Amino acid sequence: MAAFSSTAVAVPSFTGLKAATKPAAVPVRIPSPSNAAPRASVLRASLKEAVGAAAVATFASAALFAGNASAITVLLGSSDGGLVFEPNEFSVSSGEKIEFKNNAAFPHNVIFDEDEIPSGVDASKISMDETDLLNAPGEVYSVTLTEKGTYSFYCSPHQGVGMAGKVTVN
Ligand SMILES: [Cu+2]
Repeated sequence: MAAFSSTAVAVPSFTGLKAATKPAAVPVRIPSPSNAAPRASVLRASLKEAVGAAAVATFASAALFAGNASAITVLLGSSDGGLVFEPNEFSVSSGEKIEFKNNAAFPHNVIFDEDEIPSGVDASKISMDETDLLNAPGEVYSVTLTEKGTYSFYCSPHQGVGMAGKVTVN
């Protein structure tokens, strides 16, 4: 009787544990916990795989770029093939260069929405041509925005699946 009831308890608690640890399995997969540096990179790579945590990794890299000076790099397509700008929401200083860099799942392009940029700014002057596409890995489209305000942009081939972003120029 005692053995039977402990089995009955063990089954649901094992299932519950498994379900609960699955998204948080990161530390378990670390092969050598003695070295802190690989642990951080493994953790970060794993976080990027989780959709919910993507924003965390994204903001961390955005902060790094912003700290190191006059340019920010925005990836076109996430490394796991997502049709997104990474980061998709960020700030720059007026005059800071923004480099949109082809990363995955291309072709992509960068089109600023003429209705969602500061008044007086010509969208066609800061956008790629609608018919122009970045096809090769690592290809870059650079733009420098000087007028302060918020600008929305999108990738025209993937606009329908939400490949869009927003930059605030301070
Ligand atoms: Cu795209």
